[in-house]
Amino acid sequence: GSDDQVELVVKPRTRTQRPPMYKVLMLNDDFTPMEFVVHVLERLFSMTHAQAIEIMLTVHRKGVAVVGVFSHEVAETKVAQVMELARRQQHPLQCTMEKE
Ligand code: NFA
Repeated sequence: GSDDQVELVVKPRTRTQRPPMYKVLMLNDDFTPMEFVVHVLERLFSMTHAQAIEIMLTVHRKGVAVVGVFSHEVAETKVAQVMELARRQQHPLQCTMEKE
């Protein structure tokens, strides 16, 4: 106002809804060829060859790695696509998802 009072305005704030995201995990095994894993990572997770090799080696050494984070629907599709490619080539490669 004109008498130099400072007005404080409190804005009501509601929490922003964020959709839950899901990590897609790839698991190591002793039989799936390294080059097949690299191929899967390039084709289904749009990684460069260098990125795919790096992630494949992380899975190989540590047993598991996150290969991407997606909405529930996209994560389910990625897991199904990995499992289908592996099944078709008779590799035991396993892929799962978990909530972030
Ligand atoms: N451990 C597999 C091998 O030595 C390679 C592999 C990497 C498999 C990542 C699955 C996932 N041939």
